Amino acid sequence: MSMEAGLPVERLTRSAPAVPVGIVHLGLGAFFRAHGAVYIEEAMSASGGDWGILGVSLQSSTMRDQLAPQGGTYMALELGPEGETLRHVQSVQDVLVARENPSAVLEAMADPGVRIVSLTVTEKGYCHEPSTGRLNMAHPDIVQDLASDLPVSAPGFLVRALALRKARGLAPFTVLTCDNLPNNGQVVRGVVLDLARAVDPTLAAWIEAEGKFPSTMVDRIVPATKPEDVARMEALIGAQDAAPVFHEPFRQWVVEDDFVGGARPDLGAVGVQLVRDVTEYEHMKLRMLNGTHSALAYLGYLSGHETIADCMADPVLDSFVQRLWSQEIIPALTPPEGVALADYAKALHARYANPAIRHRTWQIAMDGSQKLPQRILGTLETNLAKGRPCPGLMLAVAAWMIYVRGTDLAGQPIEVKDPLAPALRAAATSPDPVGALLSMRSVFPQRLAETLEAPLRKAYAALLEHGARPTMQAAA
Ligand code: CS2
Repeated sequence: MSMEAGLPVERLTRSAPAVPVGIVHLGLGAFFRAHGAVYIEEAMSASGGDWGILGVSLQSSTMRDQLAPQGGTYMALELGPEGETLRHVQSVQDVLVARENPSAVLEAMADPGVRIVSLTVTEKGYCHEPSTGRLNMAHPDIVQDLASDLPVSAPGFLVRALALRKARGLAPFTVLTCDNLPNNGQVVRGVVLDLARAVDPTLAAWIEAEGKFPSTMVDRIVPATKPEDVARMEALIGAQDAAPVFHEPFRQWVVEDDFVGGARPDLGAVGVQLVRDVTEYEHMKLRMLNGTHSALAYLGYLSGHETIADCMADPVLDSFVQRLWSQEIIPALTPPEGVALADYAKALHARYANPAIRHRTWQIAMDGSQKLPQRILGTLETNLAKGRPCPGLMLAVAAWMIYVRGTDLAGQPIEVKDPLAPALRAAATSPDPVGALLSMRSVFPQRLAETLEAPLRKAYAALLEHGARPTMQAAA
């Protein structure tokens, strides 16, 4: 209960009846709560089914502490240019913290009623090498997971829970990854099989034969919830919600329809596109949306812009991003059937400009070493192979190289969040930053590093000499 002007404010509580759990979700962040959890709730309303969600936070107890007193429920506020829509989301039934009680999480995943384990654990949560997509056996969490039955990593939980199901004669669950990785189903299948082989080859063979890992493309812009958002929600609903989410109206979910025994919520009834192959959708979204998001994050941050909407209100960045789409990204893509990429770019432009969405450049700039390969380097590779220069994307990579030094162009400190932050900083502050960063093989494959070197050196020098905005202006 919180007190404002002497009046007690009640805590938000569950109003809908509990639903039996059919999905365990690993990584209960704002994105899943504003995307998958809403679709699944709508699918249950449309067609029924026991698809209640048990949320799992792998490390921190914050989300559990915030949601448990609210019966797992929370408010979602859709922020459209023309108005707002409020929703009380009640599909999450309970929350566990894996670090506190890994056995309870494994038991939940091995429950016969659970047919899907979905994930939003961010790119780094797969413990893979971003440049190759293979499990990094030297990752400290994987080393630990090989040594103990009680896992710490997402691949570790998947493998140990699948082992329990196999031992109990149950079918495996479908692993439904919802992270922004290309061929995300293949990536998670690969890391699970690599780890399972090291644990027990017969388990690996069973997973290979029986397991399902559909790839998905997920999309909705959901900035991290800020303290002022919590206060705003309290004013709006007259009750206290410790963990509301704020999101744009747009949403898209494209899912390969390949589930164990065909068991899934009726996602098709609520607008999810169920397809045979998601690859072209994933490339389009990762390169057109996430690629320009990352470009705007680094170049926008270095231009002094706090949010993506601020970037779009700056004519220099606005024309820069439009040029990126039309000249550098679209020419390197194959559109999904029936999709016009120029229209997709136009829609992205409108979404970015939505002033109600305060999506920080600093937030998107996080974990660049895990994001650049699939968001930007793939497009560069395709273009360079065809002899097409990419001045805009070069500037984006060069801006990242400056950003990870930990000081902006005016010498102000930057708080760089990245699993490789210390190594990035060492390389970026060495006498030859471009060369040292390009030699990081977990980000840049050798051949690509060689082709990128000369144009990147030029872009890097231009940013240092002229600053971000003038350099973008000159590149347009
Ligand atoms: C963003 C994504 O933070 C980021 O890196 O690019 O979270 C982006 O907002 C979503 O993928 C949109 O669907």
